Amino acid sequence: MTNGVRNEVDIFMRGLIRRNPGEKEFHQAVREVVETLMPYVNEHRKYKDAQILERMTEPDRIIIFRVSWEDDKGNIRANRAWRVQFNNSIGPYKGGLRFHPSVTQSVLKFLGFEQVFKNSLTGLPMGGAKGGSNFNPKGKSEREVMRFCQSLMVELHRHIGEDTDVPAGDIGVGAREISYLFGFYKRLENRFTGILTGKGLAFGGSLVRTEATGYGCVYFCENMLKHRGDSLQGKTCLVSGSGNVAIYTVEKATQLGSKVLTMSDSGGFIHDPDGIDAEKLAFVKDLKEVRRGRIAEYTTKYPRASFHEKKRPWNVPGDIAFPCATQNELDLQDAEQLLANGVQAVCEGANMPTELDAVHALVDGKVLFGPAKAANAGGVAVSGLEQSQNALRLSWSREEVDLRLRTIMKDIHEKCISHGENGDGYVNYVRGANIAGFVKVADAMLAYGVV
Ligand code: NDP
Ligand code: 2IT
Repeated sequence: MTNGVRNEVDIFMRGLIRRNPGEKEFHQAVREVVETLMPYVNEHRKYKDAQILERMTEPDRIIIFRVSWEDDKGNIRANRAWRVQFNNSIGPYKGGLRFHPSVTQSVLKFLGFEQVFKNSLTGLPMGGAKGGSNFNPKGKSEREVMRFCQSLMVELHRHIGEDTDVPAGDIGVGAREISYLFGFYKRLENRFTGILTGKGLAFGGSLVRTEATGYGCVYFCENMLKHRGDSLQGKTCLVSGSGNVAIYTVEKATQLGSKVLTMSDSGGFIHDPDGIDAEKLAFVKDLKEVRRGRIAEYTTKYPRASFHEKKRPWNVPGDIAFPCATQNELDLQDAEQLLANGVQAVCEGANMPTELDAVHALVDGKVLFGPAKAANAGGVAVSGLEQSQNALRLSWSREEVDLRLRTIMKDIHEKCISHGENGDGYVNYVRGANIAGFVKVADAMLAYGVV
């Protein structure tokens, strides 16, 4: 970055921070985008003159509401929920719902902002949004989760629709929550229609949606390696998280010949020097998806593995890192450790898992760095395919959806290359993804005039 560009970015960011005080995750996500887009926007004056960056960093609207519900002991509980409808220039709003105590407006704004670029990259007609609540599903009974979902839908149903806004899952929102939400929407509106994705297969869900984010992330990594004349065969991988994205990242990486050494949750990480094979992963699926247990239990079943309480897996030597848990889970020190251990690729399954100075260190170190907007777009892409199947009233086969997913990930990789290739052959996928995602949305906004 030249000094001139850094200056312009700083001026832009001062305005954004003044307008959005205290929202540090949102500031971080915008800074990453603006750092790479500023030179491009300067070269293409039509975007600058139309104030596209200023307009794209302001959500279309934010809906904030109270969710009251009653717990099993008869206590009345009140949570806050949001839907951030960020930008619908290229299609109806689309993006997940997150239930986690750390959810704030800032977190949902960063997620909604990134979703706009990610959805654009998929090539499908989807705008960007995100929503969720500071509700903590951990330790809640099935009935409590159901009552919370139903109460949330009493308000949310007014703001969504198959041509308006189509939510899906994210942290703390999986098949169970989507089912409760969909069942209640149907009851409130007396309409059976694709207003949510990630639905069960019996009621409009798509094959491969469950696996799509993790599989897509590994397909993206495979494309990055292939571009360097390499493959996943024989690589050792570090995965963080043990939820939806992590589990299917481990599954696909293993199928493609890698050995995955680690998984984690908020309690710490497990290190299995023998690798987490299909049988061990079946244990993790039952542990996390069915019994909702803690990853530490892995070591009682597989005693050759070790558990590292409250630690992250980035100091374990490995060829590829897949952060798949949450935002800001890989900092500069972790990045330096990965570099010292000779990491070849970092591919983001989670949204914004890498802090900005860590991203800079990895890119400067010429590591293949797959940013979330590109690398984890497989989930929302198959959500888009679920919408298409719902509109057609058809269900495609597993092979058909998987082939479309592979094709979409390959296309995203190519788009990143076309805007991210440095003169020296190194591909800056951060710049590539940001510019490629931006152009489609910005051109639509220009075509609409002042809206
Ligand atoms: P899940 O709820 O299925 O799993 C989340 C995992 O991350 C759990 O292992 C959880 O551990 C861990 N985790 C969550 N919060 C924290 C935290 N604050 N500190 C440490 N660990 C944490 O969520 P997903 O797998 O769906 O989502 C993971 C990431 O992937 C998120 O960043 C999400 O935005 C992103 N993503 C998800 C997509 C999807 O289709 N689901 C699509 C694209 C991106 P614990 O159980 O202890 O909380
Ligand atoms: O971050 C994401 O892309 C998701 N949580 C998935 C969104 C979706 O609509 O499938």
